[in-house]
Amino acid sequence: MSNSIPNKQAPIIVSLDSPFTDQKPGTSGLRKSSKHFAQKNYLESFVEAIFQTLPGVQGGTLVLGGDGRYGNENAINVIIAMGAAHGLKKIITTTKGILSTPAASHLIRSQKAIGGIILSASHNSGGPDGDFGVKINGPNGGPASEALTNSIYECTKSLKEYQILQGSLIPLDQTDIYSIGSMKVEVIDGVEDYISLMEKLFDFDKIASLLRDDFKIVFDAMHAVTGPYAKQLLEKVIGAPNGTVRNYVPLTDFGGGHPDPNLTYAKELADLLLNQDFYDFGAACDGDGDRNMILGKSCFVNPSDSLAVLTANSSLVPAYANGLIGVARSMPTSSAVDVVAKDLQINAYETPTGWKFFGNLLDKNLITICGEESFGTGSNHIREKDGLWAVLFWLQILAEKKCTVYDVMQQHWNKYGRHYYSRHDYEEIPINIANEIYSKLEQGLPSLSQQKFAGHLVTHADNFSYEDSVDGSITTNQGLRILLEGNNRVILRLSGTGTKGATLRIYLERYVSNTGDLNQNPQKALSPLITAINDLTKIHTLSGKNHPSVIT
Ligand code: VG1
Ligand code: CO
Repeated sequence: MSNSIPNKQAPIIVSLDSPFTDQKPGTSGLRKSSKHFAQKNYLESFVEAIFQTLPGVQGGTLVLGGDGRYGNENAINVIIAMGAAHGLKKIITTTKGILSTPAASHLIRSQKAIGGIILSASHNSGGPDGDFGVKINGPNGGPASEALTNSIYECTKSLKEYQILQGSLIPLDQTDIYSIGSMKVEVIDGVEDYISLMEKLFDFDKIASLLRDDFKIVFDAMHAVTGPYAKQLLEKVIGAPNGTVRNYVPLTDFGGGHPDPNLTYAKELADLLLNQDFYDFGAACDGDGDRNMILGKSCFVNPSDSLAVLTANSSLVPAYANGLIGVARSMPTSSAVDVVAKDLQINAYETPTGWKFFGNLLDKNLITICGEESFGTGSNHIREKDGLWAVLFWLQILAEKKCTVYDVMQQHWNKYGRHYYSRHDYEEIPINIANEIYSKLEQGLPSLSQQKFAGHLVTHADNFSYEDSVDGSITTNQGLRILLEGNNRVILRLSGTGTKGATLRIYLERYVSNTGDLNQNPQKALSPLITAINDLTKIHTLSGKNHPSVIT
């Protein structure tokens, strides 16, 4: 039996004074400040464009939820009321509207939905003074294709009205079924379904036995979406001690923090592992649960290395024990995983930044595991990156190898050599300045070829573009690359997810073979490259910032 929501019978049409005027949504949907989203009819206009554009709305099922940030429950109710007005058959949403990006991806796939709307600005801060976001996923469970994003944006430009049902709100405090007009709303527990997927991929008993062997772990949910997932998974199901999961209550402003798992924003956790010696393993996830940071005692695992380690040790995990088909990494991610792929004799693909590019390769069964330098790793189990999946993958490796994170890294570098790697982010630079720095470097690229850069010969310099081998689409302007002899490189890229000014990212990579010095401080090992690119771009003088805002 479903509860009927009163007064939500006939749709009303709301006229818009002017069409929606924003720029095209970026790699992860539409991301703006909460204040921007609070403008009258703003959210509604974007949602209208989604419902007019997404294939299969009439009679279709949609998955809906978010990371719990300020605006989440309100947006869920707006989307439900608009979904009913547009003829959806069913919306599946979750208690308190809490749904991580990876769990949403799984639900879309398992429920054969036409797609999903995930309310999140991912790792950006939340609250009335923070950011909000609307991400659209397609029926494969992955971020909307470039074509769909373009069509939604085109639609927004000529919108004159939107349709919505008026009436009471749906309570999201417990699981239930409602009917609104002719549409059903199922409020489900978004955690259970995800945990049963993880149970199919990993050997939980083995991980539990590692924890019983006095292996101490800690997880920081950063007051974001993974709190309820990690609490249930690590403490209740696997049996880690109560208190293992810190900051597990999702808060609308993430407790004033920045739910970005890196050494700057997850400093509290980093200190526990890097400056104290109680814990053996630490991890954190971002706002919407798709990113992960892995730490061992006195050991930070660079995300590019993490991808390589997961690939190299995949046979230890039940779901991947029969071998991998191929792997993929985003262009700025270090080539550590390529070296492993070569050893495993599988293909390694290089894609532009953003998870949607992995989607085609996964759908065509060309790859099993993929990842990005920005703390994102995932596999063919869904079509998004998956933070807790990476945590379990690491724990499974440690349970099988019975060694420390530090040992895993040493063994890895001793076999494959080390790709020293770092990313320097310069945040909130005035847009015109960032564009100037970027275009000056771009203009100068041809003259770098065959010259020396930081003592290395430049073998190739270009602006990365990508031809999708599956659908033939071409994506250009993905970052300026200076490739150097000996597998070293420097990349300059403009972020697509910031909301204040522009963010420039400098990616630095230097390869040292397994006979070289494998235990240098990365910033030191990379310092000639850092100096060379800073001098060439004059980034400090032009941006007025003497240091990067974040160093990874
Ligand atoms: C950043 C990362 C990129 C990631 C994107 C979305 O993009 O660098 O690797 O795919 O965020 O991640 P940009 O354009 O700011 O560099 V998430 O956690 O927001 O889905
Ligand atoms: Co995220």
